[in-house]
Amino acid sequence: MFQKILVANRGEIAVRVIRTCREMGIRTVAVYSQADRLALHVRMADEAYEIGPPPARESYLVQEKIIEAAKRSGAEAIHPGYGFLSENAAFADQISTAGLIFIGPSGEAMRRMGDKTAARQLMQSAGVPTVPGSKDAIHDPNEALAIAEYVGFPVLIKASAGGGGKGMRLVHRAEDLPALFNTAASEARSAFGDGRVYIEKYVENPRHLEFQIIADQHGNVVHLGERECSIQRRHQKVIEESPSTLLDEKMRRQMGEAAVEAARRCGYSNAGTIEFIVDRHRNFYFLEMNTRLQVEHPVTEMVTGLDLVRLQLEVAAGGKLPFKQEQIERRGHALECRVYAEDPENNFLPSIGKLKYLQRPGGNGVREDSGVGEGDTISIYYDPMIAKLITWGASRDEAIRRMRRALHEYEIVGVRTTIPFCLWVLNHAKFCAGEFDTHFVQNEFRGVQPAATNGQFDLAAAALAAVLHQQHRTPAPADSLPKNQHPAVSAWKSRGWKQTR
Ligand code: MV4
Repeated sequence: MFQKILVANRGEIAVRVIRTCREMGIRTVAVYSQADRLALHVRMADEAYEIGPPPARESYLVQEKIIEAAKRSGAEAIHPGYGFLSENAAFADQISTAGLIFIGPSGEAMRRMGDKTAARQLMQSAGVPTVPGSKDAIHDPNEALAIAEYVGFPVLIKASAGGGGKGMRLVHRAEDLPALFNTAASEARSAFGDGRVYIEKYVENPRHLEFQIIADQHGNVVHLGERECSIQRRHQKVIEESPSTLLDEKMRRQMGEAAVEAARRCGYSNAGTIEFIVDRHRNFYFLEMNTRLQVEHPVTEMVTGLDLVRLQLEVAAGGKLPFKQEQIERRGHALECRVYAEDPENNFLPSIGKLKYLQRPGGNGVREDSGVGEGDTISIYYDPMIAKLITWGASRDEAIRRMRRALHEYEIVGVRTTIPFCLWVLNHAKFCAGEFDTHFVQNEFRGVQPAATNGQFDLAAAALAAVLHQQHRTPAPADSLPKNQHPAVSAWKSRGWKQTR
């Protein structure tokens, strides 16, 4: 196993990775932008290296700086987290060239899945169902028209280099196709540097399910069940859960086997996710593969009892998966809510600012993964997620009740949050009945009650607590700290909180 790894990310996912490393006795190296000098992930790591100005393209996205920090620190491997460089095949290759290990799939496997038409063909050859559509990228509007007429309108135009819904165009009528084809292609060119697009028949009101897989470098692949991700707003997931209310054991086995076959066909190792859409007749279709650890991975961890980061580290170090498919047990039900610093009363406008007061939920069956603490600032530079709140219950109903309870425990002063929006979903009869699809939010959401009617007293109490809290805080004088140390770590040590391994 590795002795030291570098975490090429920030926020909650960097913290998440560091936690498992500490449990495993692996030392950690953080990298940070100038905006993250005092960030939680920096304070939790054993060492930290500054890699540039606040904008990600000048820091967290600069491959050379990260590899340089890894070499200087003596780290043997790099964990990319999600976002940033996590699905960048050139980065994975560069890391190998530098004699280090990328904790993820090979650059080659990433490329196979990153090209969406190539991925479709690969899946078709593996017998995994794909949505009817074009075999390859389409080069002119006439070709597009012929295929659209063959599969039938409506159709979706998608970017070959895209993913996650970026640059998609829905086309209802033949006469709209040429113009939309051209805008989709030019948008793809500017967004991905690759103007190739392809066509799929549009599946109306689908559910979005994804299967977690984990593969070692010895040909062993298992799936860890599904996550239901249909509750989303503008391609941003809001609530994820496992198991899905849609699946019976037979369909779960079929989809799981398809997911495992997909991973095998691209020579995959490490953790990955196969995305499917399911139509109203319960037909499922491969959409794309996410070649990274995903935001919502804790949902799978809660029902399987596994640590996905630990498994990632073990297989990246060359170890064999410690179980076979039949040994995977799933127990109970898990939900995840994403708590963002966005204002649901104001069209989800990012609500940047300082977390003046933060009281977190806890108790039975509650897990909170967060990369920020009280006093930290949610800035314009990065994703405004404050925390992921995950609950487990023996039944779906228990997990939902626990999630409502835990969301009510939050006291956040300083920024607006999506907590009222999450509660709106959790109190919706259709959500509770498991009757929803990917259009649920779009079809049902008409705004949340203003905060004044559902928590004026709580907020006033929290604001008061914040003031009281400020009064008894006594930071160490800056000149009393040891030299040549990270200021956050110094402050930490000077207060006698150094954790021993
Ligand atoms: C689709 C689709 C319907 N038909 N493809 C959106 C994200 C990207 N991964 C693919 N997406 C979709 N592809 C066909 N042929 C509907 C969506 C879609 C969607 C998928 C998953 C989760 C939420 C979604 C919201 C709108 C559209």
